[in-house]
Amino acid sequence: MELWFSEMQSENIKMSYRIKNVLHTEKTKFQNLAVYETEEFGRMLVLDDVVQLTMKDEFVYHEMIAHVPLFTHGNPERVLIIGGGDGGTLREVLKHPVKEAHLVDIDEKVIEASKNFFPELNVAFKDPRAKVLCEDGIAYVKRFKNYYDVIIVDSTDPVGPAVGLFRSDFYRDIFNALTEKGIFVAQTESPFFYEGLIKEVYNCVSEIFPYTALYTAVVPTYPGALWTFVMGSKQVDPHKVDLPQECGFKTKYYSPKVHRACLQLPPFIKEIIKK
Ligand code: AG3
Repeated sequence: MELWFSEMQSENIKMSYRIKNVLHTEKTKFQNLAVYETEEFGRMLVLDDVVQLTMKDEFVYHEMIAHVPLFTHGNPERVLIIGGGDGGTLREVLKHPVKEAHLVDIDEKVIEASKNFFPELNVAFKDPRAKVLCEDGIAYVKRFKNYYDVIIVDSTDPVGPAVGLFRSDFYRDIFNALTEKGIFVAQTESPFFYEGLIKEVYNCVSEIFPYTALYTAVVPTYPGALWTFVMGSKQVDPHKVDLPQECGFKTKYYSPKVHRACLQLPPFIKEIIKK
């Protein structure tokens, strides 16, 4: 029997993957979690029928959500990741000489699935600089003032448990939790399917932070493949940073040149974020 998994990428588009094996399914307190072995992309983590990562292309998203804000900051010591229980973003953050990297994911089952099925991502949790908490990131961030140098919001789509992670109150709390040179980044979906969301997040962030920048990366297993990230910065202009010649560790997508290039936006995306 042929086994396929399909994600509804929009109301009218389904992306289907041929599956070798269903490795795990469970209903957590927050969402349905599944791990599939796909033919084309290797292991895949799925939450509420939405692809979160695959072994073949996870490096793009995780490198870009981590290295762009960290190199924009220049010398971050304390980093917070909200969401990202799979550990992929944490692994990339720990390539930098940071002192503390904290991860707060609401769903401990995602962390557990990472331990059982994604050892390549899970390595990060063993680093002594990493601290993992299973709680609501929205409540967590409210308790900090002037503490984190970089805050990364590695969330699911803006439905279900993640809706609050796309709201302006949350961005204000993030602003307060950041140090004076602090930088924040959030994944903001595809410009082909989530134009409204990108516009809203960009405007919200630019009302709170002195500098806002949008950048892109190509993630083949996310809807539209072309993905966006919105960065808010308190002091450093993300378009005018001095980047090192080399990043100093191994990457597969990120490089200082790609960093500069990803901030150059095609006209149709500029149009989306135009005031
Ligand atoms: N978080 C962003 C996933 C968004 C994917 N959206 C979709 N497939 N419709 C990824 C978590 C990986 N750390």
